[in-house]
Amino acid sequence: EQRGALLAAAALFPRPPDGARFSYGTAGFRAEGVTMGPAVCRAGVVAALRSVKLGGAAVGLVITASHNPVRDNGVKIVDADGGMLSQDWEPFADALANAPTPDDLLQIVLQFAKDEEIKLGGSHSAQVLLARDTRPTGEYLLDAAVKGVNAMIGAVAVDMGILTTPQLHWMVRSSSEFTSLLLCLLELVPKDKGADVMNNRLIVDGANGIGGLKLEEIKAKISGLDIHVRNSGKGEGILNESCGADFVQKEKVVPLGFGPEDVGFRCASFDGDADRLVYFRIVSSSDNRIDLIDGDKILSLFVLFIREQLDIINGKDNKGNEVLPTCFGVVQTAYANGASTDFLKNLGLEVVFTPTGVKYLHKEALKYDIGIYFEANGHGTVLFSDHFVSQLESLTSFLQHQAAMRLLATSRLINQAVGDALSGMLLVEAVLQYKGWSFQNWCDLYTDLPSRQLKVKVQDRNAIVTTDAERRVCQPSGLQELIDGEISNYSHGRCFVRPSGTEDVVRVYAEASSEEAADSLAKRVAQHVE
Ligand code: NG1
Ligand code: ZN
Repeated sequence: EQRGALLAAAALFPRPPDGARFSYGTAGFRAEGVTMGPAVCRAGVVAALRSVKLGGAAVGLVITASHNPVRDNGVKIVDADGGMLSQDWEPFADALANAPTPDDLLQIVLQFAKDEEIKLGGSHSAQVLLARDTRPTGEYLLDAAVKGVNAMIGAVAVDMGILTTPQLHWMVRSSSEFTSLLLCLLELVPKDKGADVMNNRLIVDGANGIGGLKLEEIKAKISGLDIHVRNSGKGEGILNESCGADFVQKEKVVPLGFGPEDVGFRCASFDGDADRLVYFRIVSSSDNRIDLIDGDKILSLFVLFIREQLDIINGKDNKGNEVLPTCFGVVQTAYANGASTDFLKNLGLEVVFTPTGVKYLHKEALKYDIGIYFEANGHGTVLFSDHFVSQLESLTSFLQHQAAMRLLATSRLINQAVGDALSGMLLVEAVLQYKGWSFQNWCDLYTDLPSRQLKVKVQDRNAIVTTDAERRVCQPSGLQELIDGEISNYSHGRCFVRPSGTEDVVRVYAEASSEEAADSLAKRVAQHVE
């Protein structure tokens, strides 16, 4: 089958007998655009093989002749790290481009695959990202490249459109960074922990959105994890309907798309645009309840991991080495479960509060060497200052260096621009392996206080004005006193009200030592708001 596919592709773009010899120089192959079909098709084969060789990491192929005249065109392969094709592969690229007949081409590929120990025709995956510049022959040559990539069974060609050459290099680099950084973190897992301590199966609820689709594309490349996607966005399910991070966090029940086979496994849930992440576990098949791990507990896990690395860098084992004073800050909102805040404060950490909304949290977290923020609903990330990153790079003693490498890999894996479900999930998985922790160990960090949220419709929600990071009402006068009066009747009682920024309602949040008490506190306070 593989042989047939290669012969067919080569026959589609036959090399003219009198064609000029191609040589893969620094800029790949170049010639007059209309004559480039065979060379570009064959470069597609090389790119796909390169991706197979690299375990399925994305490789790029760009169709351009750079500064040369418009009638020229060319093809260049971008290696998985975003740089130029590895020089060891240039002779193969040359030989392939110059192979006179389809049969010669096949023999060269088979021989090369054998020498390089690349297994052909089957279970492997490969991905080639394609781009072209504005030249008129670009479209024709793109088609030739796609046919070349597709001639390798299992390889996928992804057309990224008309791009600048550096854009394609950057895209290839960032697409493989994800997986290589995860690997880098996992390699830093101490040998006595991790791997076999925990089950490597992870089931992900994609909310029938883009996160599920993207994860389906890359999951095979995430080694060490057996990822299964539900609500992937490919099937019938409706976006965010009875599934996804918001549903799971608010309703605390099993999302649609999950079944008895998922009971007991570690599950993650994204929202529709994949910027929120929560985890959960289905308790039993006869029961709709879940054990929820919300943004607060994801934050707590990351905090423990980062603290551990900072302790290694600055701690007792680190005799005589340079210490690295670190300003480490945790940012939460009033919706953070009180048990999480207690847990963090008991670790001796600085916990600050901002109003609801990522823009406030992010801005506050930027003030630290390492600033971490999460909303309970799963929006959040970890920010590292440039200054701190450069200090980490300078640590040299063995133990310090290992811990610094873990923090550096973390800073590159986690999205520094905005909360990101995919990279957050990979960091969770790496930290669980690092600690040798099961889902249960993670759950047991602390027990969430029962909480209840209500929405109250009012004439003018902005009549309520809050202060102290939305935890207290200052207008209308007297309301806060009424709320305080209610809270005083409940053990572990906490309650606040605020106008929603996204809906025309006032939100009421209450926490207490039992579900019933939280329900009743929320209801009683809601009556004062109406
Ligand atoms: P509002 O409607 O202001 O409560 C909601 C979420 C926020 C944030 C924003 C933006 C709750 C209680 N509030 O804001 O956390 O995610 O939407 O999406 O979940
Ligand atoms: Zn979102």
